[in-house]
Amino acid sequence: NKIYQEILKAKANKQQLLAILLDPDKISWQQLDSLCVKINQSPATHIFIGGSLVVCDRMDELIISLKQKVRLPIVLFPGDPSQISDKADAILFLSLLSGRNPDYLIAHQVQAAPVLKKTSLEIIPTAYILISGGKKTAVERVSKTAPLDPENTAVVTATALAGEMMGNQLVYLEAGSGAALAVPQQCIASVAQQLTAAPLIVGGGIVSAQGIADAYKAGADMVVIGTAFEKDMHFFDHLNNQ
Ligand code: 1GP
Repeated sequence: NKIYQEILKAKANKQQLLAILLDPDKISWQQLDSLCVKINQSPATHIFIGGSLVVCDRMDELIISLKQKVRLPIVLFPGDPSQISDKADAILFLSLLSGRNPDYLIAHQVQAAPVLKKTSLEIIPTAYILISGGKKTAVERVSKTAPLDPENTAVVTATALAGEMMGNQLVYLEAGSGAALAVPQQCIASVAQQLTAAPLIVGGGIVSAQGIADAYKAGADMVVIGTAFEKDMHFFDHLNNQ
């Protein structure tokens, strides 16, 4: 479990991790070469691939191309078992613990397990917690689950703790891709202070240097950037000037 060990090491060394989320349905395939140049110039430490609803079947192709041009670990962040590719390095084996839809708590995992068993993907069990981000996002629509209220830090924190106690190795606070509001600092801080060992990932609606800095300051070990880079591949060039 090399990738997870490196995440733990980074956390211990207080190194800030950053994942760029690429959704195969949304990236510009014609500009893949330039996209890779920009990824290499960015502060990203990981690439996440997936989405709530990926319809394109070019997952393998995307990962193979990325591996030729980018030297970052490629981690699947799947919306469902159809998004498994043995070309990646690892997979976030997600349980949507904020929701009460059994499909996303156990059924998809049962479907995925025999497929994953045949791959050499590193499997990283992850407590995935959807937080309301001000507007209905794809995760909420597709999973048919309600997000948690970020003001109710007691419930968010209890959910994260339960996730860690159940054996999840990572906790992911997710406002949803393209969220109007990112997970508030107070909510991140409450979870970060209570977790025993699991590194904390925060994503959804983070679109500025300030947003990234705020998440780290509150206790995020890894920040995920999807939409901001998807809309503007120069996003990371501008960061230092913001
Ligand atoms: C979504 O957390 C990620 O799963 C990233 O969200 O697209 O809003 O950056 P954004």
